[in-house]
Amino acid sequence: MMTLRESLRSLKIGREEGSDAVRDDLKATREAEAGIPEEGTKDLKRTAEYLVHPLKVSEEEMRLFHELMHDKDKESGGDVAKTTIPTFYKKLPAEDELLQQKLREESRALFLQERSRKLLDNDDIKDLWLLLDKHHTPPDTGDEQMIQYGDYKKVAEKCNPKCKQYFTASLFAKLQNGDPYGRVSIMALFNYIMRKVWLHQTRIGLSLYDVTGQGYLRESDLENYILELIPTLPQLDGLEKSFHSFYVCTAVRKFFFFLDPFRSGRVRIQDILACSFLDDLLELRDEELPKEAQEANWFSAPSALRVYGQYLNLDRDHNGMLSKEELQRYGTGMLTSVFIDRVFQECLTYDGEMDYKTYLDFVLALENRKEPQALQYFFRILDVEGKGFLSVFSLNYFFRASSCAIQAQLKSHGQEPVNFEDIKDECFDMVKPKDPTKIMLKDLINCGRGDTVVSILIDVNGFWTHENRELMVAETMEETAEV
Ligand SMILES: [Ca+2]
Repeated sequence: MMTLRESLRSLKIGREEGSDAVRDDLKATREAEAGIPEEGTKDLKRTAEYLVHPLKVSEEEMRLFHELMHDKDKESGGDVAKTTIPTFYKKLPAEDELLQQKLREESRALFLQERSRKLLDNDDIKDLWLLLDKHHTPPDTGDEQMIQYGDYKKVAEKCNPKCKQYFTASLFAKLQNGDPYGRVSIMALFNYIMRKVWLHQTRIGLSLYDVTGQGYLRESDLENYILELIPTLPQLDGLEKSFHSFYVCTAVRKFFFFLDPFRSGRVRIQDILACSFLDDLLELRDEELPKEAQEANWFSAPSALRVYGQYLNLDRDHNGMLSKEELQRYGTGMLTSVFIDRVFQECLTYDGEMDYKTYLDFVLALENRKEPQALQYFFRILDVEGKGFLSVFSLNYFFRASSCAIQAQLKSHGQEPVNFEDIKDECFDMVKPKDPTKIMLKDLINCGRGDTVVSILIDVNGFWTHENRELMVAETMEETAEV
């Protein structure tokens, strides 16, 4: 584990080049592992239908079936091996089967060790770079060194056997970027391989925390992973030890909010590798990370302190939990009270109060309104009737609640009161649901304006911004003109 962690730290991965190709690969692997999603489920469904509606079998058919079976049994001489289905599934050992569990643990540890032995280490990587540099193909036209397919194959022959697997024809084709000589950039190739190595390494690293060995991490597994990662991230040096548990909670929540929207309590290691969160976390190895990058990164110390600080500020009575009234002051205090009420109805609370974890989901949803997972979060809250779609009734329910505040705001700006019928129509127009009377979650996600609709419904500011977009554009233009 030690060597893994160390090399992880010393590896600096180029994120730009080659990473698209890696993402394609990863997608292909995931699809393969998921067992070809579309087709596979169709078959499953077909089987299920068959089981629910068994075919009617005539007596004659039944008689023939038994006759043939009898003949077959005679042929095989009653051979048990031919008449029984071989074992193809071994169930996981139960909790009290200690010996089997130990055996499983041991074999997994050996497997992971074996996999990490096959990884390129830093010397291998350096050698690879030298080899690529030596075999680059002239002429040097741009800033980058390029390599032709023939030379590419030469490098494949000469390099460390552990490297060979990467030098495929399809990778060469993938890295084509319009070079007139059909060459590929050495840098892009090198970055691709580095990225692959990093992915394998991280996969092994994450698998070490996968206690059940089933390819996913539970909340506690991921907490342990991140807790042990903290000392390797210089950007987090300043965090006080007493804050570490809150930091871990804040970081883990982001993984679960986005990767486990159905709240199964676990995230797939494949999904962790495919999302960009680990990149964000590992960005914190950079001691000179600019301030803007730190602020934009959910996992940075300033960002975690900001979120936790807000929570503490909201908690007026210092009982460690947030009441409805306390949460109402979130942000600029413009979230409608009916929305806050619904949050408390739908989300996990304790005696009507919200803890830090539930608060983090709330913040993640509000700060990422465009993301499908956030829209799913809001959809559950907006679906007051629990019908699985938003009707005119649900929309009106939220409009009515905010109407007083909005009408007052409009009046104070000397404007005409709004007609909520129009706004409702506008919402439906933006979403363009398949069924014109029902907005499904899918419609809200696919329309690309879901965040606007949500903001109009839950946030007086959101409504205000939407309603006055033309006015604001004019004002901004005036301001710009003045400058
Ligand atoms: Ca409180």
